[in-house]
Formats: sequence, C-alpha cells, structure tokens
Amino acid sequence: MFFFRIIGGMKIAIISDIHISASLPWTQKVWEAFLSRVEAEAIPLVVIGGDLFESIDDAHELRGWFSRTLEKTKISRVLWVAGNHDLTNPSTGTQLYELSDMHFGEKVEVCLVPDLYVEEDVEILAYPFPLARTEEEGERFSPSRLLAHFPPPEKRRIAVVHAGLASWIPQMSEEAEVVPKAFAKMFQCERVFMGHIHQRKEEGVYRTIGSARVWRKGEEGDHGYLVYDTEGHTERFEVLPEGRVFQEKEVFVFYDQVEERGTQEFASHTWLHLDLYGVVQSDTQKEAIKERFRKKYATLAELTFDEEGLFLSSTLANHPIWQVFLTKWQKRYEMSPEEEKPIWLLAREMFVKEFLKQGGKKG
Ligand SMILES: [Mn+2]
Repeated sequence: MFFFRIIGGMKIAIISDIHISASLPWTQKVWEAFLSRVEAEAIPLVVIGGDLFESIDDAHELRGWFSRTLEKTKISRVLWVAGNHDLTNPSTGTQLYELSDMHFGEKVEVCLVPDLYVEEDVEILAYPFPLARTEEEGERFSPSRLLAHFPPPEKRRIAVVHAGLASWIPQMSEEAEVVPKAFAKMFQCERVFMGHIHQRKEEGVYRTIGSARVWRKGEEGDHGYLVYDTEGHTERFEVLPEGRVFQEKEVFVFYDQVEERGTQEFASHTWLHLDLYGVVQSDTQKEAIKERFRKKYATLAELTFDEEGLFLSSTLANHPIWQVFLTKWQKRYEMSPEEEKPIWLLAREMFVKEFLKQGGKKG
C-alpha cells in the first residue's frame, strides 16, 4: 500500500543586516548569492530583519536593481522589516527620501510600523526599528500599547524585530532600540528573531540572525542567514561565504623584517586585517612592507592594516634605553648559536613591544 504523505509546513528564509551599499559592489553579490540559494531550496518567503541597505540613499539608488533581482526568481514574497539603516543615513545624518515613498517591486512588502502578517501556517509579528520623530510616532512602537492591536494567535506565532533585547544591554532602560525581555510572552511568540545585533546569540526563545556579511572590522565568525521550518518549528543557520570572514592578525615588524605568526592560509572570501607593530626606518620602508603583504594576499577579498603600533625609528633611536638594549642585543644575537637565535628574536620582539606600549617615554 502506498501512502501519499502531504508535506505540511513551509520554509522561511530569514536574513538580516546585509547593509547593501552602492559603493561596495560585493555587498550586492551577497544578496544575489543569498537569493540563488533560497531559490535552489524552493523557499517561497524571505523575511528581512532590517538593515537590508547601508543607508536610505543606498536604498534609493539600488531599488531598481533590487526589484530586478527578485523578478528573476520564483521567490513569491519578501517581507522587509525596516532597520535603522534602511530608514536613515546614519553616516551623514541627513535624509532626502522616505522609505515609504519608494517602490521595490511587486514582491516586496516594506514594514515600517509593527504589524501582524498571517500566513498559511504561521503568524509573523514584524517589529521594525522604532524610529520615532514625534511622541505620537513613538506610541506606535510601545509594546504595552501594541498589545491591544494584535488578536491572540490562532496558529504558531513568531516575531522578526530590528532591535536589541533589554536583558542583553546592561543598565539599559527598556526604551527605543530595545524590546523588553517579556516581548515574546506579551505577544505569545514562540520564537523571536532579532536583527540589529550583528552577532549570533540565543537566549530562551530569542535568536539573533547575525549580520549576513562582515559589516565592520571585528565581526568574526560565519555570516549567513537562517532557514525556519514552520512544521518542525526549527531553524538552521546557512553560511554565506560571499558574506566574507573577518580575520585579524598581529605582525611584528623590525625594519625590513616581518614576523608573521599563525596561519598564512586563508579562504579567498577572507577580509584579513593585519595589526602591524614594531619599528621601521622610514615611511618608504613602511609602504614597501605593506606592498609585500598586498602581493602576498592578493587573492583575498580585502586586506587592511592597523599601523598605530608601528613607529619610525627616528622617534625612538635617541632614547638611551633603546640604544643600550639594541647595541647589546645585536652583539648577543650575532654571537649566539643558530638554535638560540629564535629566542633572541623573541626577546627583541618583547622588548620592542613593551617599549612601544609605553610610547618609548618611560625611563
Ligand atoms: Mn545593522
């Protein structure tokens, strides 16, 4: 006997904090890579947990491209819960457009104020970034006021919000940009997916989606999106390699010598940040060292430097401690047998590091 099993439930792809920027074409590729994966899995619904764009200006400039990327796919709907970057331009502080005036194609629904979306087998409570210019606007985001607006759930309810959770932020009153810890209970949500926080966390029914791509220095770990299954009430994380991986590494520089510890093998999607510290003879020498690294890591997605710990020898060479140490060190190093040389190199590095930490000032 054969049974025809009707597979219930549906999958929802939840992505957040992509920060697509017109000036960074690779960020547009992250979105395109995401869409092709979602389509390959035949997921019909995409929910964006905010900060789809880096700013409202990027949203304005890229809206045509954005709607075209969706037209080509079989994805039927995109629910976009607005984030602070979508609504404003945080870097300039000025704003020429309103998100509500823009169109992103037939498939996209932009959610600007808290709302409830009832799907076939799940309810999605969308809570965008609580941008309020007036007290009246603020009221629309007040969780206690909102309670009266939403009927009790008739099916499993989840939430997608662009805000932090009060309990994650020490000494924070439960105000703007933050939802109270009781949010899930108040609205009877069985899962709350949160954008805005660029790392992945889990606390009770709360999950952060994490940034879909490395947005700034220090965003370590994998970047990607979640696939939520309404039937099993489970979610899984999918890595988006195009969203890059951030790696940071210290490199000791002593004139034209560089000492790089740890791995020198990186995936091509890596953003490698090198912390250069030590001494160089001149700015020309510094540039030459950076150029060497640029060649060495030419295949990586991005290479950046921190040079704050890299000093010109002229600023240190006249210091008596520096002179004593280095003259003696040079002699000992040259006299020492080969197998002891690494120890001497380490001693020099430790001295330079300690000396530079004090700015070469203390006697
Ligand atoms: Mn963000």
